[in-house]
Amino acid sequence: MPSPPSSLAERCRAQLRENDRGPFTIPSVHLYPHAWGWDSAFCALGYAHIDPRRGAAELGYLVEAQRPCGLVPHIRFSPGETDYAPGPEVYGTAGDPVPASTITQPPIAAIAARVLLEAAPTDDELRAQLRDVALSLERWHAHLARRRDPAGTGAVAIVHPWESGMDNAPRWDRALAEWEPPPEAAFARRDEHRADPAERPHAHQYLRYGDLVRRFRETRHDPARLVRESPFLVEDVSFSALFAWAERELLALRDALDVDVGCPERTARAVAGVRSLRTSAGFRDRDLRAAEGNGAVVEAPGVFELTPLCLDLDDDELALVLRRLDEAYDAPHPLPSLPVDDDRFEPRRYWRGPTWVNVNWVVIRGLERNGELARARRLARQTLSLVDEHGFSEHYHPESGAPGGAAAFSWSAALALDLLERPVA
Ligand code: 9WN
Repeated sequence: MPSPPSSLAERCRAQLRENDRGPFTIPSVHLYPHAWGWDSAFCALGYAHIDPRRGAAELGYLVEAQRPCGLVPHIRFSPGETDYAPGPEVYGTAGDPVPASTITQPPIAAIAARVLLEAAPTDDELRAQLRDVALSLERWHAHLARRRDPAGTGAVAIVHPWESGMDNAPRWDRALAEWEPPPEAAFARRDEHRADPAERPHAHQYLRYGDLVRRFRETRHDPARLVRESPFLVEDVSFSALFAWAERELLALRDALDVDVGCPERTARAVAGVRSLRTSAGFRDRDLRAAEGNGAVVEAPGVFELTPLCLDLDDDELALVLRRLDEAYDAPHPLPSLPVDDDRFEPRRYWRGPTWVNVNWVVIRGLERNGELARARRLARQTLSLVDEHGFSEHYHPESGAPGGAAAFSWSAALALDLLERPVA
């Protein structure tokens, strides 16, 4: 007798198990063989509904790679794994005890830690694991607040598009065009052998990604020099919004775990930083290296502009974001990463059009927080049917729903599981 079809929740759990490499979870066997910063934190949210201690271990593995300055890297490299570029030799960390990249990614870990704790609040072993993690997160958050706010606005400035997690989004086009890298900055790509080049960033973008990494290696990863010398320095709306949310969760962990982390003034500053990025068109990034002067608003829209929903918005702010959500991000399979009527919209090319489960998850939780329950439920339903019908893909065509990028992708499974197990109220 054929076995009955398994439920979506069972398939989510099975996908995470399949990508589980013991101490960490690979984003996908097809393109990404290492541990990535925000991917691991999203996976931990999924493990909250399977085995919270396993989720805490995922976060522990990530913060073990913390650099002396406090930065938690965006990649912790797996020893002996060479099928991804750039590897640790390009970052100049191959000889380090824990080879890792030297740039970061949105700090989701504190958000995940809070959900893990809520899953098993009286588990002493879990609490001990999370206490250790929280202490590392405190150093990371302090680093971001101190080192990544060169304009003193409270918003977080990123030094590389990879730090946003939304690598080739149009929001970075102008800043990347501001300087000409030498041709030797190129490194041999490995992604195009394993994925359709029509879904990946262009060569001119990769040349700049490589040039930034090369320059950072030359600064010997001094955090002050990184910010002083990087030709790319942009206050990032989504990174700043997620940081402000993570700050709030770190404060909650302080009370719940009785551990010395978090700082209310720092959290308030992070929130003010996001608010400082509001324009009449919506929330927009600010380019601190723009030729026309320090602090030029980056006019390019993108789904990132909805992420301030994870703050407690006032009525005007909420109305602005909801207007943008309804007007600019409607599609048969929302949320497109770029408004479909934007000239640069490409429904299959990575962060220039496709729908991403992690962004949907942030927006759903933000709508929920701001009391927009009907919208939150609708988007959660649409997101769950997308993964149910088309599998755990890296991203999806916003018009047809067709899967794109790497298949068997961890965070699509982990976050779908979280939406099933913690449904919108
Ligand atoms: C560079 C792993 C990562 C995600 C990012 C996504 C992509 C890497 C790449 O894959 O970036 O960090 O090689 O393209 O843009 O969000 O964390 O899934």
